[in-house]
Amino acid sequence: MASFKLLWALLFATSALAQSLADVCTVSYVADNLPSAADFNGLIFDASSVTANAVYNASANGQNNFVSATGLNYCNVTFSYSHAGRTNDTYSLWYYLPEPSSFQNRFLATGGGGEAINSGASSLAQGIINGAVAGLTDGGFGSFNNEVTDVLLLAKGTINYEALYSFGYKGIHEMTIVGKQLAKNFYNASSIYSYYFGCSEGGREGWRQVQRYGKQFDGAVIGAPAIRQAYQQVNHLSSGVIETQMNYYPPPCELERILNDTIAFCDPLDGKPDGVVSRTDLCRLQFNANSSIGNSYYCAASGGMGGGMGRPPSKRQIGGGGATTPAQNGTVTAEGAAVAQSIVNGLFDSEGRQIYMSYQPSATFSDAQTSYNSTSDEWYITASGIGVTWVNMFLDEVDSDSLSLDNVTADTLREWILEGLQKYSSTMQTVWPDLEEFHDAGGKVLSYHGESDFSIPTISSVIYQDSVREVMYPNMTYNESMAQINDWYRLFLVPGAGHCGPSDTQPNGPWPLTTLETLIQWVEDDVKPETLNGTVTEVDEEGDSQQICAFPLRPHWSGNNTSVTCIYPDEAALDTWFPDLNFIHLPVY
Ligand SMILES: *[C@@H]1O[C@H](CO)[C@@H](O)[C@H](O)[C@H]1NC(C)=O
Ligand SMILES: *[C@@H]1O[C@H](CO)[C@@H](O)[C@H](O)[C@H]1NC(C)=O
Ligand SMILES: *[C@@H]1O[C@H](CO)[C@@H](O)[C@H](O)[C@H]1NC(C)=O
Ligand SMILES: *[C@@H]1O[C@H](CO)[C@@H](O)[C@H](O)[C@H]1NC(C)=O
Ligand SMILES: *[C@@H]1O[C@H](CO)[C@@H](O)[C@H](O)[C@H]1NC(C)=O
Ligand SMILES: *[C@@H]1O[C@H](CO)[C@@H](O)[C@H](O)[C@H]1NC(C)=O
Ligand SMILES: *[C@@H]1O[C@H](CO)[C@@H](O)[C@H](O)[C@H]1NC(C)=O
Ligand SMILES: *[C@@H]1O[C@H](CO)[C@@H](O)[C@H](O)[C@H]1NC(C)=O
Ligand SMILES: *[C@@H]1O[C@H](CO)[C@@H](O)[C@H](O)[C@H]1NC(C)=O
Ligand SMILES: *[C@@H]1O[C@H](CO)[C@@H](O)[C@H](O)[C@H]1NC(C)=O
Ligand SMILES: *[C@@H]1O[C@H](CO)[C@@H](O)[C@H](O)[C@H]1NC(C)=O
Ligand SMILES: *[C@@H]1O[C@H](CO)[C@@H](O)[C@H](O)[C@H]1NC(C)=O
Ligand SMILES: [Ca+2]
Repeated sequence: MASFKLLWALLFATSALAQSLADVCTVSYVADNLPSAADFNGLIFDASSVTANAVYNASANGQNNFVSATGLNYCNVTFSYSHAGRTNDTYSLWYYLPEPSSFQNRFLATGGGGEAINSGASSLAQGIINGAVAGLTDGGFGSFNNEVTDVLLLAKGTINYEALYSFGYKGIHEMTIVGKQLAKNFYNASSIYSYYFGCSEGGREGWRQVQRYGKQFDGAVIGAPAIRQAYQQVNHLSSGVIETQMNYYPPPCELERILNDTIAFCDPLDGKPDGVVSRTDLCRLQFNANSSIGNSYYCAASGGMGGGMGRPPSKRQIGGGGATTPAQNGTVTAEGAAVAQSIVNGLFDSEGRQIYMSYQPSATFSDAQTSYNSTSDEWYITASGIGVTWVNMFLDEVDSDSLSLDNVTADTLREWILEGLQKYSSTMQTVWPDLEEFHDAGGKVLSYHGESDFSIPTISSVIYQDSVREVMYPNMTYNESMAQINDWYRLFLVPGAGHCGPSDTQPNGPWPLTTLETLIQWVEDDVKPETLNGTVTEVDEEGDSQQICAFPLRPHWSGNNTSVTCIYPDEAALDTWFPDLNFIHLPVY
């Protein structure tokens, strides 16, 4: 017994696993355990930049990403590195490392959203909860809070390609390989599992890693990815262009009434009248916005923030949210219904060829939201900010927030898409469909997308999965190849959910909060998630868990059965997920 204890003590005397957080969470211990330049060609670590502090009993708000937790102990570490041969090149990394007794040989890389390459340090807590070292990067953009657009243009007409490629894929790749090595050094671990978690732009960032570096992750959680960006970002302008081309600018309340009618009509198509449209495919086949014509709407006046009755809006409100709107009282017009239906149908060029698809019916009309001009007493459309950034900065290389849609047609949008496709295929487009290296290495992808996403069309995730299926299993029938792909890459459409979160307009819908845990079980214990665990986070059914079906299976409820059945859709419903984007001769992956 005594000799066993001695052996144990000898083996672990210097091992981090036997040590306390206070022992290892010091600047010198971290500096001693940084990866060396020899580990990675061209990366030069700055040991003098290391910060490290132990954090005890911290709590973490998981928001829409994970279940909130308390009592977390971890080491909070930052340091920077540069690239050989480059001047003024500083990339900063931020990692949380679990206390040694909680480390479970895992690493978790996290991504950003919008134009950001990270989601802030609060996203790292998800790693600690799961015994993983978790990391994020500043992408070399000058600070953890900077976005790529803060540094994308060196001058008008000159793109900062280092920043572009960092955002495209290099920044997160380097944060990951450095973080995995740091974890091995810090805990003296010989092998670790490696994971990714991100939604929206963070989802795009995850896909690019999986596509480009097939052996880097054992598994990735990828939510509503902003892939196919040459299309995706321009498509944000489609709703506004439809309005300008039809010369009709619906008051927001009119579109809200059409949305309410859509939800009311389509809710029961899934067999469960709960205010959630779980079958937007059936909704697309059956709901006609013309049926709203003549229905009345009323929305009370809303003041902007601050300004009370009679006071002018403050300067800060201009161009921001919270603008003043008058009371809207009217009935849905034929023009309003036509705008809504055109938006749902997607973008077509002047020759009638489909350019891109839209959001599912039951998604809020976010890009179509008009503003009120109190001088002219008229509603007008301002082009979607993310679309404007793409066209101005990424395509035209000018730093400007404004873009008039006056003379912009669907054909103009088509030209912008083709330009972006040429320019950003290797960085932002992110649709490389051959994932053989990842698959051969045993990688797993757990992807999800709100079925009522108003920012990234749900169909986008469906057609990317289908592209991978077609490219990787060309000789199989649809069902055979779907079965193959579902063994390692599953796509869950979340009923009623919006963009990377549940939706206020369909509050009884589920939202997945245990996705990373599900992925870990799949990777480490081979537990394939037949369905995805969702939680109802709002009102009536709050706290209930509800299972989410994997595509192409679709949810159905029958009788008074409270649990879902995942059924194979009929042909017409299935076809709605595969629009014929025939405006271009190339396949649209
Ligand atoms: C690291 O672990 C190996 C066994 O995997 C062991 O031989 C070595 O002594 C350990 N090093 C330290 C510093 O604990
Ligand atoms: C840990 O934090 C909680 C609040 O989240 C507090 O109630 C508790 O007393 C703390 N425990 C210790 C040991 O500090
Ligand atoms: C983590 O370290 C950074 C950089 O030193 C610091 O700004 C931040 O406040 C620290 N966070 C915690 C929770 O200690
Ligand atoms: C490095 O950055 C500093 C400050 O931003 C700037 O003044 C200097 O010109 C830059 N040097 C090079 C070689 O780019
Ligand atoms: C839409 O439905 C919501 C929720 O029932 C309601 O609060 C809102 O007033 C409705 N809006 C319109 C324009 O009918
Ligand atoms: C809606 O009604 C208009 C006439 O107001 C008609 O031109 C149009 O085809 C109808 N749309 C659908 C989808 O039925
Ligand atoms: C809306 O307009 C109708 C018809 O003009 C009127 O009867 C109704 O009272 C108005 N509703 C509100 C809340 O102002
Ligand atoms: C509002 O209307 C006035 C009067 O027609 C016009 O001069 C002004 O440019 C409009 N403002 C916006 C933001 O469209
Ligand atoms: C749109 O085209 C008209 C006619 O060619 C032109 O007068 C106007 O300046 C254009 N508007 C913008 C914003 O380019
Ligand atoms: C598909 O079938 C063709 C023709 O039989 C064959 O050459 C090819 O290798 C097959 N591809 C795969 C991925 O099995
Ligand atoms: C499903 O999510 C709920 C939280 O809503 C959680 O309590 C439960 O453990 C999860 N079930 C599984 C199998 O992960
Ligand atoms: C569902 O439950 C209600 C109330 O308990 C009952 O009246 C109804 O017959 C049930 N419907 C079916 C299909 O079982
Ligand atoms: Ca329903």
